[in-house]
Amino acid sequence: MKPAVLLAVLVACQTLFSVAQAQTAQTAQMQQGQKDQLDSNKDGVVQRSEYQAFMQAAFTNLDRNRNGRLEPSEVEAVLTKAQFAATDANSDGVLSKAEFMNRVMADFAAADRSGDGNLQ
Ligand SMILES: [Ca+2]
Ligand SMILES: [Ca+2]
Ligand SMILES: [Ca+2]
Repeated sequence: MKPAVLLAVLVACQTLFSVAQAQTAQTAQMQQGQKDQLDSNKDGVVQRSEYQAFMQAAFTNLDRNRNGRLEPSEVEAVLTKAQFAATDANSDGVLSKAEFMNRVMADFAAADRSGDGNLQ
């Protein structure tokens, strides 16, 4: 399964956190850069807790009007309409933090093929 939302959000966050790196990076380097940002204790492995903390910060960064929800305009650069609709579990047109976290943590689980809670 391809963790499409995860990658989209990571690219967006990398743009927010590390613009210069994102501008010139090739795909492989960008993925390494994303991993470096997620791996906050620098042990070479992205733990589920690190990923969760990063995504909570990402939600805050994406929520530009600080209303605790993500409107389509706030995430149009990182989510397609179909991805937004798939993440908007109650179909009310905005993403709550719970909806966002449920989706990105499902993406983590999909990416964690070994199921040990770590991304190598
Ligand atoms: Ca780590
Ligand atoms: Ca908002
Ligand atoms: Ca919703």
